[in-house]
Amino acid sequence: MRIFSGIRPTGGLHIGNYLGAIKQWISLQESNECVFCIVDLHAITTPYDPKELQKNILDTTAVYLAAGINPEKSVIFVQSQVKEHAELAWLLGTITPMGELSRMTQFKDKSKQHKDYINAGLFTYPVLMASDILLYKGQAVPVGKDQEQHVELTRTIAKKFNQKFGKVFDEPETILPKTGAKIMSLTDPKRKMSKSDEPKSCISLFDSPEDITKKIMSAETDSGKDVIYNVTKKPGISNLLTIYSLLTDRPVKEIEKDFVGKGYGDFKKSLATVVVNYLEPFRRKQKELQTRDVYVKDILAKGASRARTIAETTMAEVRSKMGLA
Ligand code: AQP
Repeated sequence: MRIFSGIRPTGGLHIGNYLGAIKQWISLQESNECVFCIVDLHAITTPYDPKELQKNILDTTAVYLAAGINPEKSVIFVQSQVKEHAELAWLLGTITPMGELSRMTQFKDKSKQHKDYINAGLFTYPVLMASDILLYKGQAVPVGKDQEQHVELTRTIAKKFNQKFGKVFDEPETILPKTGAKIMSLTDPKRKMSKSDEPKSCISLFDSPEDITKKIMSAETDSGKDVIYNVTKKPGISNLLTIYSLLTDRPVKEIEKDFVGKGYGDFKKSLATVVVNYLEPFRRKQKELQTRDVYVKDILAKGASRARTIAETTMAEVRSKMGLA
């Protein structure tokens, strides 16, 4: 299958981005043709500092590499380096109903979060995302729960295009992880963990062991002291148990048993050790890559060139079907 996915270079990637998306990519790249993008054109739809953007792009690439994405196998590139993304977005925008875009939860959430930055790009974000996927004729999209609605809209747009102009695109499926599709904030377990939220609400993949420990020890927990999974009554502990289980590859039930008769403090201490150890290779690899900018930029240049070849072929087909060539 052709797989497509991407991440916005909007700051330090967190454990939610990893468990929701990147961890799936690693196993998928073994037997599929994968295209992994750093979606900088999406990053500029919310407030950002132009001086930081290139650094964030390189940091995001470092996460991809540190997590185990193999640039020999998978295509890794920066969205703005392949002009066809913007071109296809314009064309697909002409067949996307405004009503569909108005229903998008991410637009509503981000508009609330950035009241003085509600721009047309934020509104048409899902059209650009559909273009990202369809440009590579993506058949499956591994993402976290929050992006499911956008992949659904991509299916609608693909179907509409095929009906109107003739078959070009597959309707891509969403690949959600069984658990970890929505890791919650450490400070407010009813909200999704987000890069753009306050730093103590999320564990960044490159956080120091001290910061990880501090954040976990002060994570919002619930009344009571039993370490039991119950999303409604104990959203905080349940979120931490999910992280524990995913990083140790052990069932939640088994972890609960380890902490019978112990309190939240012991559980959090143990989780901090698990997270610190799990993320150790990420910190090590990041340090190594920080001194190898030329190597990272070379991977991105080669990736863009491979991506362009596919994108140009799709665009020639699209232009012809739409009567533009
Ligand atoms: N909390 C999460 N749990 C599981 N998966 C998550 N993802 C994001 N947050 C969680 C998944 O990570 C991928 C990359 O997301 P993105 O950077 O493109 O945008 P986002 O979904 O808006 O992520 P953030 O962290 O909330 O970033 P900001 O704050 O910049 O908006 C996607 O597959 C997403 O589902």
